[in-house]
Formats: sequence, structure tokens, C-alpha cells
Amino acid sequence: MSIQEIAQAVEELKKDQALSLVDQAIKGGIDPVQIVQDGIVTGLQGIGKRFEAEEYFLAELMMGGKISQACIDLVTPYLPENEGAKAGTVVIGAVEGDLHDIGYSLVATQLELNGFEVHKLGVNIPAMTFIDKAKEKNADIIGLSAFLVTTIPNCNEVVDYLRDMGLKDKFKVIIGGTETSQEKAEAMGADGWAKNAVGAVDLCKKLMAK
Ligand code: B12
Repeated sequence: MSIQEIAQAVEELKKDQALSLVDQAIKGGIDPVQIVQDGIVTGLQGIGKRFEAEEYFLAELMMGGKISQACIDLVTPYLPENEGAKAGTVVIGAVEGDLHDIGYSLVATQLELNGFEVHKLGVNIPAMTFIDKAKEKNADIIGLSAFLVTTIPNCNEVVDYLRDMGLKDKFKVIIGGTETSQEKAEAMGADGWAKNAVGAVDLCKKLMAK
């Protein structure tokens, strides 16, 4: 079996096949991070492309989300854990109007495995809730996930509120999600952006070292 077969099974919404291929990959000793990134996430990207091409519709998009989450749950116990001192505290969630939770959950898992204390806030989270939770948990970093062009402005809102409240230096803000980019992060005054969960860990470590 190959990792591409996992991506293909996810993309073609073949749940049992996808789960069995993931199981085989784990047992075959394939790097679990690679199984997630090059297998499951690549499959989801394929679903996104078919959705854009109007070959798949919302039902397929939802099914794809469910299948991927089941596959990710199977891999999660095998992801490598990094023991040691607490690396920092992060509150993370999907911004107001955004219901995509697979991406930020993966980021949360990777951060936890790398020694961060992570508080997952959920989806559709108003700007002030991020700030209240960051204060409550004495967080170092606020992670904002946005997958839609229409929800990215809600990341700006968090940065603007922090600035208005004089808290911009207290919390680092990072953003991520399909339609985000380094340029967009810089334009809104966020402290960083990462393409994926592995990049998010590097970014948080860098910000904590500052
Ligand atoms: C699955 C999916 C859904 C599922 C979500 C299920 C769930 N539980 O999350 C459902 C069915 C709910 C859904 C709904 C919609 N979706 Co949708 N969805 C997707 C799809 C196919 C995959 C997204 C995903 O989870 N990918 C898997 C993750 C793991 O991959 P990833 O993005 O590489 O993740 C990494 C980064 O994003 C990063 N990251 C994520 N968050 C964060 C946060 C921080 C702080 C950092 C540093 C990094 C980071 O790390 C992640 C892990 O490595 C995408 C296609 C795509 N290409 O993204 C469309 C997509 C995002 N959806 C889209 C659309 C249009 C919608 C709907 C509007 C459809 C509709 N007509 O109703 C609704 C909107 C709902 C809402 N209000 O949010 C569009 C967005 C287009 C746009 N330009 O805005 C996309 C791009 C599809 C497309 N090509 O048209 N969707």
C-alpha cells in the first residue's frame, strides 16, 4: 500500500477503505505525521477541489470531514510525543462564522505533543472570547483559524481589539487556515502564520524564544 492510496480513498469518500489503509500504514511503520499530512489532508484537499469544480456538494464535503476525522483519530495515539518542560500556553479556535475544526484541531494536537498547554475553544468563536480566554488561562499565544475569505476579517478584529485594549504585547497572535497567508498575517499585524500543524509548532517555539 502507498500513502497516495490513503489520499485517494479519502478523496473518493471510501471510509472503510481509508480506515483500513491508515491502519495498515501505522502497522507498516510509516511516519504518522506523513500519514496525516500526505495521506488524509491531501485527500481532503482533493475533496475541496472537487467541491470547487461542482463535482461534489455540501453533503460530500461533510462526509469528507467525518471520514478524515475518523482517520486522524486512528493516527493520533501514534504521533510522537515530546516530553519536557512546558513550552508555553496557547488558546486556539476557529473565528466567528467559521465552522472548520479539523485544521485547528490538528494544530492543537501537534502543539500538545510538543509540550504546549493547549486550550481548544471550538468553532464560531467571537473575538472577545479569544481575548477573555487568553486572559483567564494566562496564555502566551492566541491561535486563530479561518478557512473562508469571509471569516479572515474576523482575525483582524482580534488583533484590533488587543491593540485597542493595550494587550497587543501581552499575547502573540498567530493565524492559519486555507485562505490565510504570511502576507495577510503581516497586513493585520498578527505575529505569525503557518501553513500546517508542523509549521505551527515551529512558529510557536520561535515566538516563545523571543
Ligand atoms: C472539510 C471542509 C468543510 C467541512 C468542515 C468539517 C470540519 N469539521 O471541519 C464543512 C462541510 C463543515 C465545510 C463547510 C463549508 N465550507 Co468548507 N471545506 C472543507 C475542505 C474540503 C477541507 C478543510 C479541512 O479541514 N482541511 C484539512 C486540514 C487539516 O487541512 P489544512 O487546511 O492544510 O490544515 C492546516 C492549515 O489550515 C493549518 N491551520 C489551520 N488552522 C490553523 C490555525 C493556526 C493558528 C495555524 C498557525 C495554522 C492553522 O494547519 C492545519 C493542519 O496542518 C476545504 C478545502 C480546502 N482546500 O481547505 C473546504 C473549504 C475551506 N470550504 C469552503 C466553503 C465554501 C465552505 C462552505 C461556505 C460551503 C457552503 N456552501 O456551505 C461552508 C462554510 C461553513 C462555515 N461557516 O465555516 C471553501 C472556502 C472557499 C473560500 N474561498 O472561502 C473551501 C476552500 C472549498 C473550496 N475549494 O471551495 N467545509
